[in-house]
Amino acid sequence: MNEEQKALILSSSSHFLPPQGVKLSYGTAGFRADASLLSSAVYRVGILAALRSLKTQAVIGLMITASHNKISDNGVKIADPNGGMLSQHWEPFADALANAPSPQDLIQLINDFVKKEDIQFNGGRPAEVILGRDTRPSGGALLKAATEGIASILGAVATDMGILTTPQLHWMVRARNKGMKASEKDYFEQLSSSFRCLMDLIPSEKSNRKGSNDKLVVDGANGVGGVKLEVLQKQLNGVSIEIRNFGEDGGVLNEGVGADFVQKEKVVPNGFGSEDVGIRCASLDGDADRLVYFSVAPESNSKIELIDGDKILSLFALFIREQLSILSEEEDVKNSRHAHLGVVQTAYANGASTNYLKQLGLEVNFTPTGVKYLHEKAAEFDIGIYFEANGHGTILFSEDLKGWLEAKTKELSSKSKGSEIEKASLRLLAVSELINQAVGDALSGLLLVEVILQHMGWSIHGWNELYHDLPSRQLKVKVADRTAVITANSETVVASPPGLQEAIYAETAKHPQGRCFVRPSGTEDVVRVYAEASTQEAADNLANSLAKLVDQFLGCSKS
Ligand code: 16G
Ligand code: MG
Repeated sequence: MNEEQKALILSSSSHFLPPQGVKLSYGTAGFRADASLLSSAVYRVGILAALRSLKTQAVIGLMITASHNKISDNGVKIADPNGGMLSQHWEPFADALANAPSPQDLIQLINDFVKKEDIQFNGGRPAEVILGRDTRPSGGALLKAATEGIASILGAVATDMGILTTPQLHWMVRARNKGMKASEKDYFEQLSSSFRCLMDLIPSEKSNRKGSNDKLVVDGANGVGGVKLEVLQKQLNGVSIEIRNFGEDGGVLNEGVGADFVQKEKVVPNGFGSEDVGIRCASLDGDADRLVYFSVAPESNSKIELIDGDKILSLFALFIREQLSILSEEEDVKNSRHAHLGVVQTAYANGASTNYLKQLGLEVNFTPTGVKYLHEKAAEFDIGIYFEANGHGTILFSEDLKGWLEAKTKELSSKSKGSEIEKASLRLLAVSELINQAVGDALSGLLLVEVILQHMGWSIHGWNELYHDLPSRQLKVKVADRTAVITANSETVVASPPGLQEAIYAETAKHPQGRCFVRPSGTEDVVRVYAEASTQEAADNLANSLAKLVDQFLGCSKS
Protein backbone atom coordinates (compact mmCIF):
# COMPACT_ATOMS: atom_id res chain seq x y z
CA MET A 1 0.00 0.00 0.00
CA ASN A 2 1.51 3.34 -0.95
CA GLU A 3 1.39 6.47 1.18
CA GLU A 4 -1.37 8.08 -0.90
CA GLN A 5 -3.57 5.04 -0.30
CA LYS A 6 -2.82 5.00 3.41
CA ALA A 7 -3.62 8.70 3.73
CA LEU A 8 -6.91 8.22 1.92
CA ILE A 9 -8.07 5.44 4.27
CA LEU A 10 -6.84 7.36 7.29
CA SER A 11 -8.82 10.48 6.46
CA SER A 12 -12.00 8.80 5.33
CA SER A 13 -12.10 6.28 8.18
CA SER A 14 -11.96 9.07 10.73
CA HIS A 15 -15.60 9.82 9.79
CA PHE A 16 -16.63 6.29 10.80
CA LEU A 17 -15.32 5.58 14.28
CA PRO A 18 -16.51 2.32 15.85
CA PRO A 19 -18.84 2.53 18.87
CA GLN A 20 -17.05 1.85 22.16
CA GLY A 21 -17.44 -1.49 23.85
CA VAL A 22 -19.20 -3.25 20.95
CA LYS A 23 -17.60 -6.39 19.58
CA LEU A 24 -18.92 -7.60 16.25
CA SER A 25 -18.49 -11.00 14.68
CA TYR A 26 -18.99 -11.82 10.99
CA GLY A 27 -20.94 -14.93 12.03
CA THR A 28 -22.86 -17.23 9.71
CA ALA A 29 -24.49 -14.39 7.83
CA GLY A 30 -22.29 -11.31 8.08
CA PHE A 31 -22.40 -8.57 10.71
CA ARG A 32 -25.76 -7.90 12.31
CA ALA A 33 -26.65 -5.48 15.10
CA ASP A 34 -28.81 -2.52 15.96
CA ALA A 35 -28.51 -0.25 12.92
CA SER A 36 -27.24 2.66 15.04
CA LEU A 37 -24.08 0.66 15.85
CA LEU A 38 -23.19 -0.34 12.33
CA SER A 39 -21.94 2.55 10.22
CA SER A 40 -18.27 1.98 11.04
CA ALA A 41 -18.51 -1.78 10.41
CA VAL A 42 -20.34 -1.23 7.13
CA TYR A 43 -17.80 1.36 6.01
CA ARG A 44 -15.02 -1.12 6.78
CA VAL A 45 -16.80 -3.95 4.98
CA GLY A 46 -16.81 -1.57 1.99
CA ILE A 47 -13.00 -1.56 2.21
CA LEU A 48 -12.96 -5.33 2.54
CA ALA A 49 -15.20 -5.72 -0.53
CA ALA A 50 -12.89 -3.55 -2.63
CA LEU A 51 -9.83 -5.50 -1.44
CA ARG A 52 -11.60 -8.78 -2.17
CA SER A 53 -12.33 -7.52 -5.67
CA LEU A 54 -8.65 -6.62 -6.19
CA LYS A 55 -7.57 -10.01 -4.87
CA THR A 56 -9.99 -12.02 -7.02
CA GLN A 57 -9.96 -9.61 -9.97
CA ALA A 58 -13.72 -9.97 -10.15
CA VAL A 59 -16.91 -8.15 -9.20
CA ILE A 60 -17.88 -8.47 -5.52
CA GLY A 61 -21.32 -7.91 -3.96
CA LEU A 62 -22.14 -6.05 -0.75
CA MET A 63 -25.62 -6.52 0.68
CA ILE A 64 -27.13 -4.44 3.47
CA THR A 65 -29.76 -6.50 5.26
CA ALA A 66 -30.58 -8.10 8.57
CA SER A 67 -32.93 -10.66 7.04
CA HIS A 68 -35.59 -11.72 9.56
CA ASN A 69 -34.29 -9.55 12.42
CA LYS A 70 -36.43 -6.72 13.74
CA ILE A 71 -36.70 -3.56 11.70
CA SER A 72 -34.35 -1.52 13.91
CA ASP A 73 -31.49 -3.96 13.23
CA ASN A 74 -29.44 -4.04 10.09
CA GLY A 75 -26.46 -5.93 8.77
CA VAL A 76 -23.96 -6.36 5.99
CA LYS A 77 -22.55 -9.30 4.07
CA ILE A 78 -20.36 -9.99 1.10
CA ALA A 79 -21.05 -12.02 -2.03
CA ASP A 80 -17.94 -13.65 -3.52
CA PRO A 81 -17.23 -13.78 -7.29
CA ASN A 82 -19.27 -16.97 -7.83
CA GLY A 83 -22.24 -15.36 -6.07
CA GLY A 84 -21.71 -17.47 -2.93
CA MET A 85 -20.79 -16.38 0.59
CA LEU A 86 -17.48 -14.69 1.42
CA SER A 87 -14.66 -17.23 1.51
CA GLN A 88 -14.37 -18.46 5.11
CA HIS A 89 -10.67 -17.81 4.90
CA TRP A 90 -11.37 -14.03 4.90
CA GLU A 91 -13.82 -14.06 7.82
CA PRO A 92 -11.17 -13.50 10.55
CA PHE A 93 -10.01 -10.43 8.59
CA ALA A 94 -13.61 -9.16 8.51
CA ASP A 95 -13.81 -9.58 12.30
CA ALA A 96 -10.50 -7.85 12.91
CA LEU A 97 -11.41 -5.02 10.54
CA ALA A 98 -14.77 -4.32 12.17
CA ASN A 99 -13.26 -4.34 15.66
CA ALA A 100 -10.09 -2.30 15.05
CA PRO A 101 -10.33 0.48 17.65
CA SER A 102 -8.76 3.40 15.76
CA PRO A 103 -8.03 4.51 12.16
CA GLN A 104 -4.31 3.87 12.85
CA ASP A 105 -5.03 0.28 13.92
CA LEU A 106 -7.16 -0.09 10.84
CA ILE A 107 -4.35 1.02 8.51
CA GLN A 108 -1.93 -1.35 10.22
CA LEU A 109 -4.32 -4.24 9.90
CA ILE A 110 -5.07 -3.59 6.23
CA ASN A 111 -1.41 -3.12 5.43
CA ASP A 112 -0.46 -6.45 7.04
CA PHE A 113 -3.32 -8.27 5.36
CA VAL A 114 -2.60 -6.82 1.93
CA LYS A 115 1.00 -8.04 2.26
CA LYS A 116 0.00 -11.47 3.49
CA GLU A 117 -2.56 -11.95 0.70
CA ASP A 118 -0.30 -10.29 -1.86
CA ILE A 119 -3.04 -7.94 -3.04
CA GLN A 120 -1.90 -5.76 -5.94
CA PHE A 121 -3.17 -2.20 -6.19
CA ASN A 122 -1.80 -1.52 -9.64
CA GLY A 123 -1.59 -3.36 -12.89
CA GLY A 124 -4.82 -5.35 -12.68
CA ARG A 125 -8.44 -4.36 -13.12
CA PRO A 126 -9.66 -1.81 -10.59
CA ALA A 127 -11.86 -2.98 -7.75
CA GLU A 128 -15.56 -3.19 -8.58
CA VAL A 129 -18.32 -3.69 -6.03
CA ILE A 130 -22.06 -3.80 -6.60
CA LEU A 131 -24.33 -2.95 -3.69
CA GLY A 132 -27.88 -3.74 -2.70
CA ARG A 133 -30.06 -3.20 0.34
CA ASP A 134 -33.38 -4.39 1.69
CA THR A 135 -36.26 -2.09 2.65
CA ARG A 136 -35.06 -1.14 6.16
CA PRO A 137 -35.17 2.62 6.81
CA SER A 138 -31.52 2.59 7.97
CA GLY A 139 -30.41 1.04 4.65
CA GLY A 140 -29.82 4.29 2.76
CA ALA A 141 -27.37 5.76 5.29
CA LEU A 142 -25.52 2.46 5.66
CA LEU A 143 -25.26 2.12 1.92
CA LYS A 144 -23.55 5.53 1.86
CA ALA A 145 -21.09 4.33 4.51
CA ALA A 146 -20.31 1.24 2.42
CA THR A 147 -19.82 3.38 -0.69
CA GLU A 148 -17.34 5.58 1.19
CA GLY A 149 -15.46 2.51 2.33
CA ILE A 150 -15.18 1.30 -1.24
CA ALA A 151 -14.15 4.78 -2.43
CA SER A 152 -11.29 4.80 0.08
CA ILE A 153 -9.52 2.23 -2.09
CA LEU A 154 -7.96 4.13 -4.98
CA GLY A 155 -9.69 3.55 -8.30
CA ALA A 156 -12.45 1.34 -6.86
CA VAL A 157 -15.87 1.57 -8.47
CA ALA A 158 -19.10 1.15 -6.48
CA THR A 159 -22.45 0.65 -8.20
CA ASP A 160 -25.66 0.93 -6.21
CA MET A 161 -28.20 -1.56 -7.58
CA GLY A 162 -30.94 -0.19 -5.32
CA ILE A 163 -33.41 -2.11 -3.17
CA LEU A 164 -33.05 -5.84 -3.86
CA THR A 165 -33.61 -9.22 -2.29
CA THR A 166 -30.38 -10.78 -1.02
CA PRO A 167 -30.54 -13.57 -3.65
CA GLN A 168 -30.98 -11.02 -6.44
CA LEU A 169 -27.69 -9.37 -5.52
CA HIS A 170 -25.90 -12.75 -5.30
CA TRP A 171 -27.39 -13.68 -8.69
CA MET A 172 -26.15 -10.42 -10.24
CA VAL A 173 -22.62 -10.92 -8.93
CA ARG A 174 -22.49 -14.41 -10.39
CA ALA A 175 -23.96 -13.26 -13.71
CA ARG A 176 -21.54 -10.31 -13.98
CA ASN A 177 -18.54 -12.54 -13.40
CA LYS A 178 -19.74 -15.06 -15.97
CA GLY A 179 -20.11 -12.30 -18.53
CA MET A 180 -23.86 -12.80 -18.67
CA LYS A 181 -26.62 -10.21 -18.66
CA ALA A 182 -26.91 -9.16 -15.05
CA SER A 183 -29.53 -6.46 -14.51
CA GLU A 184 -32.64 -6.86 -12.37
CA LYS A 185 -34.66 -7.01 -15.60
CA ASP A 186 -32.47 -9.92 -16.74
CA TYR A 187 -33.08 -11.69 -13.44
CA PHE A 188 -36.84 -11.42 -13.84
CA GLU A 189 -36.61 -12.48 -17.48
CA GLN A 190 -34.56 -15.58 -16.69
CA LEU A 191 -36.91 -16.65 -13.90
CA SER A 192 -40.09 -16.03 -15.84
CA SER A 193 -38.97 -17.61 -19.10
CA SER A 194 -37.66 -20.79 -17.44
CA PHE A 195 -40.85 -20.94 -15.37
CA ARG A 196 -43.02 -20.68 -18.48
CA CYS A 197 -40.90 -23.34 -20.17
CA LEU A 198 -41.50 -25.72 -17.23
CA MET A 199 -45.23 -24.95 -17.25
CA ASP A 200 -45.38 -25.78 -20.97
CA LEU A 201 -43.79 -29.15 -20.22
CA ILE A 202 -46.42 -30.21 -17.69
CA PRO A 203 -48.09 -33.41 -18.85
CA SER A 204 -51.48 -32.40 -20.25
CA GLU A 205 -53.47 -34.88 -18.17
CA LYS A 206 -52.03 -33.22 -15.02
CA SER A 207 -52.38 -29.59 -15.97
CA ASN A 208 -56.18 -29.76 -15.97
CA ARG A 209 -56.52 -31.45 -12.63
CA LYS A 210 -58.29 -29.47 -9.99
CA GLY A 211 -56.74 -28.67 -6.67
CA SER A 212 -53.17 -28.09 -7.70
CA ASN A 213 -53.55 -24.89 -9.65
CA ASP A 214 -55.89 -22.86 -7.50
CA LYS A 215 -54.59 -19.67 -5.98
CA LEU A 216 -51.50 -19.18 -3.91
CA VAL A 217 -51.36 -16.54 -1.16
CA VAL A 218 -47.93 -15.23 -0.18
CA ASP A 219 -46.87 -13.49 3.03
CA GLY A 220 -44.16 -11.02 1.97
CA ALA A 221 -42.94 -10.36 5.58
CA ASN A 222 -43.53 -6.63 4.94
CA GLY A 223 -40.17 -6.68 3.24
CA VAL A 224 -38.56 -6.59 -0.16
CA GLY A 225 -39.72 -10.06 -1.29
CA GLY A 226 -43.39 -9.22 -1.73
CA VAL A 227 -42.56 -6.09 -3.72
CA LYS A 228 -40.33 -8.04 -6.10
CA LEU A 229 -42.77 -10.92 -6.40
CA GLU A 230 -45.39 -8.41 -7.50
CA VAL A 231 -43.12 -7.34 -10.38
CA LEU A 232 -42.22 -10.92 -11.27
CA GLN A 233 -45.78 -12.17 -11.28
CA LYS A 234 -46.71 -9.78 -14.09
CA GLN A 235 -44.36 -11.76 -16.32
CA LEU A 236 -45.81 -15.17 -15.50
CA ASN A 237 -48.68 -16.49 -17.52
CA GLY A 238 -51.58 -18.16 -15.89
CA VAL A 239 -50.42 -18.11 -12.28
CA SER A 240 -52.56 -16.49 -9.69
CA ILE A 241 -50.61 -15.17 -6.71
CA GLU A 242 -52.14 -12.95 -4.08
CA ILE A 243 -49.50 -11.10 -2.09
CA ARG A 244 -50.14 -9.90 1.44
CA ASN A 245 -47.82 -8.10 3.84
CA PHE A 246 -45.79 -6.46 1.15
CA GLY A 247 -44.79 -3.59 3.36
CA GLU A 248 -46.84 -0.89 1.73
CA ASP A 249 -49.98 -1.30 3.81
CA GLY A 250 -48.69 -0.13 7.19
CA GLY A 251 -47.31 -3.49 8.38
CA VAL A 252 -43.89 -3.61 10.04
CA LEU A 253 -41.05 -5.69 8.61
CA ASN A 254 -40.88 -9.15 10.24
CA GLU A 255 -43.36 -8.19 12.98
CA GLY A 256 -45.73 -11.13 13.36
CA VAL A 257 -45.03 -12.04 9.73
CA GLY A 258 -42.43 -13.79 7.60
CA ALA A 259 -40.90 -17.22 7.15
CA ASP A 260 -38.90 -17.17 10.39
CA PHE A 261 -41.98 -16.29 12.45
CA VAL A 262 -44.17 -18.87 10.72
CA GLN A 263 -41.59 -21.66 10.98
CA LYS A 264 -40.68 -21.03 14.62
CA GLU A 265 -44.11 -20.13 16.04
CA LYS A 266 -46.17 -22.42 13.82
CA VAL A 267 -49.04 -19.92 13.75
CA VAL A 268 -50.53 -17.83 10.94
CA PRO A 269 -48.77 -14.57 10.12
CA ASN A 270 -50.71 -11.27 10.43
CA GLY A 271 -53.17 -10.85 7.61
CA PHE A 272 -54.08 -14.57 7.48
CA GLY A 273 -56.89 -16.31 9.30
CA SER A 274 -59.73 -18.77 9.28
CA GLU A 275 -60.99 -17.50 5.91
CA ASP A 276 -57.82 -19.00 4.42
CA VAL A 277 -58.44 -22.60 5.49
CA GLY A 278 -57.70 -24.92 2.61
CA ILE A 279 -55.68 -22.36 0.65
CA ARG A 280 -52.05 -22.87 -0.36
CA CYS A 281 -49.98 -20.25 1.47
CA ALA A 282 -46.28 -19.39 1.44
CA SER A 283 -44.13 -17.10 3.53
CA LEU A 284 -40.88 -15.30 2.63
CA ASP A 285 -38.41 -13.82 5.11
CA GLY A 286 -37.33 -10.17 5.26
CA ASP A 287 -34.71 -10.41 2.50
CA ALA A 288 -36.43 -13.23 0.58
CA ASP A 289 -33.80 -15.94 0.87
CA ARG A 290 -36.05 -18.23 2.93
CA LEU A 291 -39.28 -19.87 1.90
CA VAL A 292 -41.79 -22.01 3.76
CA TYR A 293 -45.31 -23.06 2.80
CA PHE A 294 -48.23 -23.54 5.16
CA SER A 295 -51.94 -24.06 5.29
CA VAL A 296 -54.26 -22.72 7.95
CA ALA A 297 -55.44 -25.60 10.11
CA PRO A 298 -59.20 -26.09 10.11
CA GLU A 299 -61.12 -25.33 13.30
CA SER A 300 -58.28 -23.64 15.08
CA ASN A 301 -57.71 -20.01 15.77
CA SER A 302 -54.29 -19.53 14.39
CA LYS A 303 -52.51 -22.90 14.08
CA ILE A 304 -50.98 -23.89 10.78
CA GLU A 305 -49.72 -26.99 9.07
CA LEU A 306 -46.16 -26.09 8.28
CA ILE A 307 -44.40 -27.24 5.14
CA ASP A 308 -40.81 -26.42 5.87
CA GLY A 309 -37.52 -26.52 4.00
CA ASP A 310 -37.26 -30.30 4.52
CA LYS A 311 -40.49 -30.86 2.64
CA ILE A 312 -39.52 -28.43 -0.11
CA LEU A 313 -36.29 -30.39 -0.45
CA SER A 314 -38.24 -33.66 -0.64
CA LEU A 315 -40.52 -32.27 -3.37
CA PHE A 316 -37.55 -31.04 -5.40
CA ALA A 317 -35.70 -34.33 -4.92
CA LEU A 318 -38.69 -36.34 -6.14
CA PHE A 319 -39.04 -34.24 -9.26
CA ILE A 320 -35.34 -34.23 -10.13
CA ARG A 321 -35.09 -37.97 -9.50
CA GLU A 322 -38.06 -38.57 -11.79
CA GLN A 323 -36.46 -36.59 -14.63
CA LEU A 324 -33.11 -38.33 -14.15
CA SER A 325 -34.75 -41.72 -14.23
CA ILE A 326 -36.52 -40.88 -17.52
CA LEU A 327 -33.17 -39.79 -18.93
CA SER A 328 -31.52 -43.01 -17.81
CA GLU A 329 -33.96 -44.95 -19.99
CA GLU A 330 -32.05 -43.69 -23.01
CA GLU A 331 -31.48 -46.72 -25.17
CA ASP A 332 -28.23 -45.57 -26.60
CA VAL A 333 -26.00 -46.56 -23.67
CA LYS A 334 -23.01 -44.82 -25.18
CA ASN A 335 -24.82 -41.52 -24.97
CA SER A 336 -26.21 -41.88 -21.51
CA ARG A 337 -24.58 -40.34 -18.49
CA HIS A 338 -25.07 -41.24 -14.90
CA ALA A 339 -25.77 -38.05 -12.95
CA HIS A 340 -24.77 -38.13 -9.30
CA LEU A 341 -27.62 -36.68 -7.23
CA GLY A 342 -27.00 -35.77 -3.60
CA VAL A 343 -29.06 -34.03 -0.94
CA VAL A 344 -27.71 -32.01 1.97
CA GLN A 345 -29.40 -31.30 5.30
CA THR A 346 -28.43 -30.14 8.78
CA ALA A 347 -29.12 -31.69 12.18
CA TYR A 348 -32.30 -29.56 12.29
CA ALA A 349 -33.83 -31.62 9.47
CA ASN A 350 -36.78 -33.51 10.87
CA GLY A 351 -35.84 -37.19 11.26
CA ALA A 352 -38.93 -38.17 9.27
CA SER A 353 -37.65 -36.21 6.27
CA THR A 354 -34.25 -37.88 6.41
CA ASN A 355 -35.89 -41.30 6.57
CA TYR A 356 -38.12 -40.43 3.65
CA LEU A 357 -35.20 -39.28 1.50
CA LYS A 358 -33.19 -42.37 2.38
CA GLN A 359 -36.15 -44.58 1.50
CA LEU A 360 -36.17 -42.94 -1.93
CA GLY A 361 -32.65 -44.29 -2.26
CA LEU A 362 -31.07 -40.85 -2.08
CA GLU A 363 -27.68 -40.06 -0.65
CA VAL A 364 -28.26 -37.78 2.35
CA ASN A 365 -25.36 -35.70 3.63
CA PHE A 366 -25.13 -33.53 6.73
CA THR A 367 -23.24 -30.31 7.43
CA PRO A 368 -23.22 -27.77 10.25
CA THR A 369 -25.87 -25.01 10.21
CA GLY A 370 -25.27 -22.10 7.81
CA VAL A 371 -25.76 -21.79 4.07
CA LYS A 372 -22.03 -21.65 3.36
CA TYR A 373 -21.55 -25.21 4.61
CA LEU A 374 -24.54 -26.75 2.85
CA HIS A 375 -23.76 -24.96 -0.40
CA GLU A 376 -20.17 -26.15 -0.41
CA LYS A 377 -21.26 -29.76 0.11
CA ALA A 378 -24.02 -29.62 -2.53
CA ALA A 379 -21.51 -28.32 -5.08
CA GLU A 380 -19.74 -31.71 -4.95
CA PHE A 381 -22.55 -33.40 -6.90
CA ASP A 382 -23.78 -33.24 -10.50
CA ILE A 383 -27.03 -32.12 -8.93
CA GLY A 384 -26.89 -31.17 -5.26
CA ILE A 385 -30.08 -30.19 -3.45
CA TYR A 386 -29.68 -28.52 -0.09
CA PHE A 387 -32.16 -27.11 2.39
CA GLU A 388 -32.20 -26.07 6.00
CA ALA A 389 -35.49 -26.77 7.77
CA ASN A 390 -35.93 -23.00 8.09
CA GLY A 391 -36.36 -22.64 4.33
CA HIS A 392 -32.87 -21.67 3.10
CA GLY A 393 -31.88 -23.76 0.12
CA THR A 394 -31.49 -24.33 -3.59
CA ILE A 395 -30.44 -26.87 -6.21
CA LEU A 396 -26.95 -26.71 -7.69
CA PHE A 397 -26.09 -28.09 -11.14
CA SER A 398 -22.47 -28.79 -12.04
CA GLU A 399 -21.17 -27.01 -15.15
CA ASP A 400 -20.32 -30.39 -16.55
CA LEU A 401 -23.87 -31.72 -16.26
CA LYS A 402 -25.32 -28.48 -17.62
CA GLY A 403 -23.06 -28.74 -20.67
CA TRP A 404 -24.12 -32.36 -21.18
CA LEU A 405 -27.82 -31.46 -20.86
CA GLU A 406 -27.46 -28.64 -23.37
CA ALA A 407 -25.83 -30.96 -25.90
CA LYS A 408 -28.42 -33.63 -25.19
CA THR A 409 -31.43 -31.39 -25.74
CA LYS A 410 -29.91 -30.16 -29.00
CA GLU A 411 -29.37 -33.71 -30.19
CA LEU A 412 -32.84 -34.86 -29.09
CA SER A 413 -34.61 -31.91 -30.67
CA SER A 414 -33.64 -33.26 -34.08
CA LYS A 415 -33.59 -36.99 -33.29
CA SER A 416 -36.62 -37.51 -31.09
CA LYS A 417 -38.57 -34.30 -30.77
CA GLY A 418 -41.45 -34.51 -28.33
CA SER A 419 -40.13 -37.69 -26.68
CA GLU A 420 -40.28 -38.17 -22.92
CA ILE A 421 -36.49 -38.15 -22.82
CA GLU A 422 -36.35 -34.80 -24.59
CA LYS A 423 -38.91 -33.39 -22.18
CA ALA A 424 -36.99 -34.64 -19.14
CA SER A 425 -33.77 -33.05 -20.29
CA LEU A 426 -35.56 -29.80 -21.17
CA ARG A 427 -37.10 -29.77 -17.71
CA LEU A 428 -33.75 -30.24 -15.98
CA LEU A 429 -32.20 -27.47 -18.03
CA ALA A 430 -35.09 -25.16 -17.23
CA VAL A 431 -34.77 -25.95 -13.51
CA SER A 432 -31.09 -25.04 -13.67
CA GLU A 433 -32.09 -21.66 -15.14
CA LEU A 434 -34.99 -21.06 -12.79
CA ILE A 435 -33.43 -22.01 -9.49
CA ASN A 436 -30.82 -19.55 -8.24
CA GLN A 437 -27.34 -21.10 -8.63
CA ALA A 438 -25.69 -18.54 -6.39
CA VAL A 439 -27.72 -18.93 -3.20
CA GLY A 440 -31.13 -20.01 -1.88
CA ASP A 441 -33.81 -17.72 -3.31
CA ALA A 442 -37.40 -17.68 -2.05
CA LEU A 443 -38.75 -16.28 -5.33
CA SER A 444 -37.19 -18.87 -7.61
CA GLY A 445 -37.88 -21.62 -5.04
CA LEU A 446 -41.53 -20.60 -4.93
CA LEU A 447 -41.89 -20.75 -8.71
CA LEU A 448 -40.32 -24.20 -8.77
CA VAL A 449 -42.64 -25.49 -6.03
CA GLU A 450 -45.62 -24.16 -7.99
CA VAL A 451 -44.51 -25.90 -11.19
CA ILE A 452 -43.82 -29.21 -9.47
CA LEU A 453 -47.16 -29.24 -7.64
CA GLN A 454 -48.87 -28.81 -11.00
CA HIS A 455 -46.63 -31.40 -12.60
CA MET A 456 -47.52 -33.92 -9.90
CA GLY A 457 -51.18 -32.83 -9.84
CA TRP A 458 -50.90 -32.34 -6.08
CA SER A 459 -52.65 -30.00 -3.69
CA ILE A 460 -50.74 -28.62 -0.70
CA HIS A 461 -52.28 -31.44 1.36
CA GLY A 462 -51.06 -34.12 -1.03
CA TRP A 463 -47.58 -32.65 -0.71
CA ASN A 464 -47.82 -32.43 3.07
CA GLU A 465 -48.71 -36.13 3.21
CA LEU A 466 -45.33 -37.20 1.73
CA TYR A 467 -44.34 -38.00 5.30
CA HIS A 468 -45.35 -36.91 8.79
CA ASP A 469 -42.92 -34.80 10.79
CA LEU A 470 -41.87 -36.14 14.14
CA PRO A 471 -42.91 -33.75 16.93
CA SER A 472 -40.02 -31.44 17.80
CA ARG A 473 -39.13 -28.63 20.17
CA GLN A 474 -36.50 -25.91 20.03
CA LEU A 475 -35.35 -23.91 23.05
CA LYS A 476 -32.62 -21.41 23.73
CA VAL A 477 -30.52 -21.20 26.87
CA LYS A 478 -28.57 -18.15 27.99
CA VAL A 479 -25.16 -19.08 29.35
CA ALA A 480 -22.09 -17.14 30.44
CA ASP A 481 -20.02 -18.17 27.44
CA ARG A 482 -21.66 -19.98 24.55
CA THR A 483 -18.31 -20.59 22.86
CA ALA A 484 -17.61 -23.14 25.59
CA VAL A 485 -19.87 -25.52 23.65
CA ILE A 486 -17.87 -27.23 20.94
CA THR A 487 -19.68 -29.62 18.64
CA ALA A 488 -18.59 -32.34 16.23
CA ASN A 489 -20.14 -34.50 13.48
CA SER A 490 -22.13 -31.69 11.92
CA GLU A 491 -23.29 -30.43 15.30
CA THR A 492 -24.90 -33.73 16.25
CA VAL A 493 -22.65 -34.34 19.26
CA VAL A 494 -20.98 -32.16 21.88
CA ALA A 495 -17.21 -32.57 22.10
CA SER A 496 -16.82 -30.13 24.98
CA PRO A 497 -17.53 -29.54 27.87
CA PRO A 498 -16.60 -33.11 28.78
CA GLY A 499 -19.41 -35.27 30.10
CA LEU A 500 -22.24 -33.26 28.55
CA GLN A 501 -22.70 -35.58 25.57
CA GLU A 502 -22.83 -38.66 27.83
CA ALA A 503 -25.54 -36.98 29.89
CA ILE A 504 -27.41 -36.13 26.67
CA TYR A 505 -27.22 -39.77 25.53
CA ALA A 506 -28.64 -40.90 28.86
CA GLU A 507 -31.62 -38.49 28.53
CA THR A 508 -32.23 -39.40 24.88
CA ALA A 509 -32.47 -43.09 25.70
CA LYS A 510 -35.48 -42.38 27.93
CA HIS A 511 -37.59 -41.10 25.01
CA PRO A 512 -38.96 -43.23 22.17
CA GLN A 513 -37.57 -42.10 18.79
CA GLY A 514 -35.66 -39.45 20.73
CA ARG A 515 -33.02 -37.42 18.89
CA CYS A 516 -31.53 -34.21 20.13
CA PHE A 517 -28.53 -31.92 20.05
CA VAL A 518 -27.25 -28.63 21.41
CA ARG A 519 -25.15 -26.02 19.59
CA PRO A 520 -24.02 -22.45 20.13
CA SER A 521 -26.00 -20.01 17.96
CA GLY A 522 -24.06 -18.16 15.30
CA THR A 523 -26.41 -15.18 15.34
CA GLU A 524 -27.51 -14.73 18.97
CA ASP A 525 -25.78 -14.98 22.32
CA VAL A 526 -27.47 -18.27 23.28
CA VAL A 527 -27.04 -22.03 23.14
CA ARG A 528 -29.77 -23.68 21.08
CA VAL A 529 -31.44 -26.94 22.00
CA TYR A 530 -33.31 -29.17 19.55
CA ALA A 531 -35.22 -32.32 20.43
CA GLU A 532 -37.60 -34.59 18.60
CA ALA A 533 -39.45 -37.71 19.76
CA SER A 534 -42.51 -39.79 18.99
CA THR A 535 -44.92 -37.47 20.85
CA GLN A 536 -44.97 -33.72 21.43
CA GLU A 537 -44.87 -34.30 25.17
CA ALA A 538 -41.75 -36.44 24.89
CA ALA A 539 -40.06 -33.90 22.59
CA ASP A 540 -40.88 -31.11 25.05
CA ASN A 541 -39.56 -33.16 27.99
CA LEU A 542 -36.39 -34.06 26.20
CA ALA A 543 -35.75 -30.44 25.19
CA ASN A 544 -36.37 -29.27 28.75
CA SER A 545 -34.00 -31.84 30.22
CA LEU A 546 -31.33 -30.82 27.74
CA ALA A 547 -31.78 -27.16 28.59
CA LYS A 548 -31.22 -28.07 32.25
CA LEU A 549 -28.09 -30.03 31.39
CA VAL A 550 -26.71 -27.11 29.39
CA ASP A 551 -27.39 -24.86 32.34
CA GLN A 552 -25.67 -27.28 34.74
CA PHE A 553 -22.61 -27.83 32.59
CA LEU A 554 -22.12 -24.24 31.51
CA GLY A 555 -23.10 -22.66 34.81
CA CYS A 556 -23.35 -18.95 35.51
CA SER A 557 -26.63 -18.69 33.65
CA LYS A 558 -27.52 -15.08 32.96
CA SER A 559 -31.26 -15.59 33.19
C1 16G B 1 -28.10 -17.54 9.50
C2 16G B 1 -27.79 -18.43 8.33
C3 16G B 1 -28.76 -19.59 8.27
C4 16G B 1 -28.78 -20.33 9.58
C5 16G B 1 -29.01 -19.38 10.73
C6 16G B 1 -28.78 -20.11 12.04
C7 16G B 1 -27.04 -17.80 6.11
C8 16G B 1 -27.29 -16.97 4.90
N1 16G B 1 -27.91 -17.67 7.09
O1 16G B 1 -29.34 -16.91 9.35
O2 16G B 1 -28.34 -20.43 7.24
O3 16G B 1 -29.78 -21.29 9.58
O4 16G B 1 -28.08 -18.32 10.67
O5 16G B 1 -28.83 -19.22 13.09
O6 16G B 1 -26.08 -18.54 6.19
P1 16G B 1 -28.31 -19.63 14.53
O7 16G B 1 -26.86 -19.98 14.40
O8 16G B 1 -28.58 -18.44 15.37
O9 16G B 1 -29.12 -20.81 14.94
MG1 MG C 1 -32.91 -14.13 5.10
